[in-house]
Amino acid sequence: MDLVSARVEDRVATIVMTHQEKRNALSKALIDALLDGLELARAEKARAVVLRVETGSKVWSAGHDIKELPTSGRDPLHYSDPLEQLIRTIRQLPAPVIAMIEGGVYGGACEVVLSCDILIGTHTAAFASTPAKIGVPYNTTGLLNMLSAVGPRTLKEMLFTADPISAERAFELGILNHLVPAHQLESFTMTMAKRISENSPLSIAAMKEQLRILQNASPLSPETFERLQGLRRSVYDSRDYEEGVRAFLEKRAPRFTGE
Ligand code: LCV
Repeated sequence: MDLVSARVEDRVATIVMTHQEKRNALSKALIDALLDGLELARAEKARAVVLRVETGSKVWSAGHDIKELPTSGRDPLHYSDPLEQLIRTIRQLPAPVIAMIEGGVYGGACEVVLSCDILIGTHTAAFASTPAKIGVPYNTTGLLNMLSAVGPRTLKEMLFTADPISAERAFELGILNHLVPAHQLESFTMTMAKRISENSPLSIAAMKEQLRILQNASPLSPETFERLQGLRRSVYDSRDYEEGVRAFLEKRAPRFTGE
């Protein structure tokens, strides 16, 4: 089964997640297909990329494939995790990536869309950051990426409640660049992608990379870095983390004990 379709037309790449059966859960297989699509865009020198789902999807992506999360004792979001590779690839692609969003965006998929350069959504879009629901210690780079996109208080509310925020609220908060009616979502997005493709690709690529470097410019002392890692290890070594994953697989609410 194809999990993703990708094509380049008039210097605009369109990458569509089509694994609705599993709510576009970001499995290694689906991420590999997305990486192939981004590689196609790079190879064909696309000047803009639209990352989207099939029209009418209720879920944009259910986030990290929970069935692929390592059991306790191993970092669930380590540097070479496929999801982290996808996020780095989007941020390092020379062409701007526009997330065209309808339906719910869960967990690590929130970081995927927030790593895109421009977010255009419709009223069915919703954003739920869920590490606390599963007992996962989110990774530091991911928190920094999201912090620069949504600000500390909004991010804390999203992370601590794990509740979805609506498209309207996301637009008010500046998470969405544009909130458009469902029937205009594709045409609005493609019009913007075309506008971008008509501008200087070198100038755009340089500014995108300059902004990525500036955003990352937060020196951490080795001691601070190790303290951050220690905080995360204490979580992914916990029984709560095991319980969070097991509860999902058993389709029941988790019972966290704080241990
Ligand atoms: C594997 C899935 C998933 C899924 N993985 O349809 O950010 S972090 O740190 O939390 C990070 C670790 C992360 O991203 O974790 C994942 C966070 N995601 C979530 O918590 C969302 C989990 N999914 C759901 O709450 C529901 O599936 C939604 C609300 C997305 C859709 O509900 P709906 O009733 O429409 P089902 O739940 O029936 O799911 C359809 C199929 O997709 C699988 C799910 O197991 C089911 O497969 P089966 O038919 O084999 O049972 N699925 C959904 N999400 N994240 N598999």
